[in-house]
Amino acid sequence: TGLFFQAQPQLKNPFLEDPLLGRYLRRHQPHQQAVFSDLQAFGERISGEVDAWGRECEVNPPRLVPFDPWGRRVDHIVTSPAWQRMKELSASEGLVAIGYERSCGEWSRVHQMSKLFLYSPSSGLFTCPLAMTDGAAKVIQSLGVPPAVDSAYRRLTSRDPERFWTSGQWMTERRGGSDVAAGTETLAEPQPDGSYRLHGFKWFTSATDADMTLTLGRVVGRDGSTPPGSRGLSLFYAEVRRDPQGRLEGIEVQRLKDKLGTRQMPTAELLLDGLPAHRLAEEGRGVASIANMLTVTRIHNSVAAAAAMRRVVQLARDYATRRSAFGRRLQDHPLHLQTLARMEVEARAAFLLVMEVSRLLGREETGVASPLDRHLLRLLTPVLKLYSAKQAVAVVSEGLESFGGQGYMEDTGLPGLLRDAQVLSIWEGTTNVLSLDVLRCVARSSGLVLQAYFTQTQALLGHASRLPPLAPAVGALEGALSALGVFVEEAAARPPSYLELAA
Ligand code: MFK
Ligand code: FAD
Repeated sequence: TGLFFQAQPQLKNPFLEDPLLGRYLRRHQPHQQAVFSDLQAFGERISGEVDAWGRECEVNPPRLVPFDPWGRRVDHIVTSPAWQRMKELSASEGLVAIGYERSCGEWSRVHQMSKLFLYSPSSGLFTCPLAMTDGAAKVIQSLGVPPAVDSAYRRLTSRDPERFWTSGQWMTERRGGSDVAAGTETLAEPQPDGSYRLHGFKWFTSATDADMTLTLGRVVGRDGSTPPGSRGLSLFYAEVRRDPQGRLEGIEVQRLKDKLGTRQMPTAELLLDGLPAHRLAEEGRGVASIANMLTVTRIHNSVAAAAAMRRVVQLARDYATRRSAFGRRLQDHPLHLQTLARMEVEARAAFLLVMEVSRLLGREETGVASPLDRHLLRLLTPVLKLYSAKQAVAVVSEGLESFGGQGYMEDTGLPGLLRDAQVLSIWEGTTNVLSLDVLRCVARSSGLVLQAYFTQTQALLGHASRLPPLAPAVGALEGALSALGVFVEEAAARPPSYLELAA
């Protein structure tokens, strides 16, 4: 009995282990050679060293040191050396920069998201600050890189670990995270030099060790009044800095959240007590301006979802070649194989949809998107985020079961995958809030986004109907589409509000 060792799943180079990713890139990505060698080398680093850092982030989570030994407030969020190494790695591997250098033209986002797809399950959740960093860069870029944030923009998109900055995204307050318009109590007091001081309470701020943030607040008028509702919110940029005494300028960290998962990264409650800030967009355009950030972070969320599914399937497949039960390897039990196959189908579907939306984003950013592409990007982003997040929880849960009891054991690292998947449907818009976002964009485009989807799907069905095994499924889908067509025509004829549509 002393000689017993349980078979252990092995993480191999995740790029070489994923034939679908290779096939997708071979078929579509025109800059194949450069992208392949980048992904292959990165995959080697992930299995060779980075995955162990991710584990270290989990077992050595961040902690808050509010005071120094002499009672002075310091608000230090102490993170693990592995978490700090993740920041250096993210810069040098260009995990944000690739999206802005655009050396693969319209395919740059596909390159970037493929790399994040390999990295995500080994990243110790460093993909969370990267998502927000990318989103902040996107907002700044879409505003024409105002001079006040030119230097910040260059840092967010830098490959130099010494210069690279990460950004936060402080939107959620105590009265509401979905309903940002009603929930935001933060006040922005104008200063004589044109800047602002923010006063408020941010209830959830993740990766709070960031260098800067984008956030929302209400500008206080000369008479002390504040504008209500969504159109009363403005977008602010603030740096997280310390004064000469070592105190955070205008911020107190109330506490770190005690979370089900995502324990690798700090999520704090912050009191903003005169935080110096710059208004980035026109007053009252806060929600509309930060929407660009939401598009990017929701795509990152979907990359994380697809990647979690891919990783658990990769490990489960490997385990099935090693573990035996009832005299045969698990891979030789047809029922077990069927379970793995069902997980594989979900993982592939999520991956392909992520790639499609990333492709559309890349086309939009390089000015080659058609109106159809732009409508599809707007429609598919919330659909992708809500669907992939839900599927990730289901597939990762099934994945854990495929390791039997070992899937439940903390020190295998497997339970963390499930805990971290559970957040994907909550942050960046819950499932129902994103469903309403789908209806919002259908209504505000007078049905054009759905029409675009309709056109695209019919074209794809045309291709599929030429493949005999798919013919029965194509027939059923065509029936469903013509029912949808009636709905689209109605929406186009009479632009209803999305709430009417929801009803
Ligand atoms: C591993 C990687 C994972 C990523 C890391 C994540 C870390 C965690 C970070 C967070 O969780 S940050 C907090 C995220 N919070 C949310 O996602 C908020 C969820 N709630 C919504 O999305 C609501 O729908 C929303 C706050 C946007 C509703 O606000 P309003 O003000 O009631 O919406 P309204 O009045 O319909 O829209 C205001 C404007 O924004 C309109 O533009 P116009 O004024 O020009 O007409 C809308 O068209 C525009 N808009 C809203 N949603 C949009 C959008 N535009 C484009 N895309 C969207 N999705
Ligand atoms: P609520 O809005 O109160 O939602 C509660 C329920 O009501 C949900 O099921 C929701 O779907 C439903 N609901 C709400 N409105 C409607 C509606 N109109 N129709 C139907 N159903 C509805 N936020 C940040 O800004 N920055 C961060 O860095 C950040 N990090 C986070 C980290 C973690 C680990 C977590 C868990 C959250 C984080 N958040 C962050 C907050 C997150 O974005 C919000 O929790 C989320 O947007 C939901 O908001 P809420 O908690 O106020 O829930």
